[in-house]
Amino acid sequence: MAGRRTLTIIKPDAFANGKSGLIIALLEKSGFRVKSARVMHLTMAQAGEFYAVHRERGFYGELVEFMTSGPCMPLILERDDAVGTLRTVIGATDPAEAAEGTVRKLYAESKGRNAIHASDSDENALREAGFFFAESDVLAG
Ligand code: FUP
Repeated sequence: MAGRRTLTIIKPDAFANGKSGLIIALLEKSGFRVKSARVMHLTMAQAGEFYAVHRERGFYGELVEFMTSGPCMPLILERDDAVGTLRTVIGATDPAEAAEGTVRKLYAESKGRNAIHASDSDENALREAGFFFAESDVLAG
């Protein structure tokens, strides 16, 4: 059964542009409830570890640089089929390919500066939630 929790990050571009509230409103309108949230400025070590799976990719350095360029906002979200639904709501990685009404279509600047992260599997949702939050930081129920 698909899990009820996923991890999202409002990335430094969207946070700096004052879009956090609009993005959270869109997520809530899509049936998600916020179970935990924080505002933080990632270190190079944190961003490098979070995106370690992309270490060999050509865009890794730029990605880490972007993710450490300003504060971001990690959140744990909950609803039925959380991972799959959030992937649909955020849209394609490249905003030029994202569907109308998705977060990336509305707020992303480019494939690299693309406003929001969302876990791509239940396994990664669990791991990524644990990267930013202790279980005691997450609302029960
Ligand atoms: P997504 O799951 O949609 O965030 O996309 P990926 O996991 O493939 O990529 C993670 C992040 O790497 C993207 F959000 C942005 C960055 N990226 C690039 O900058 N260039 C690329 O060609 C692919 C990804």
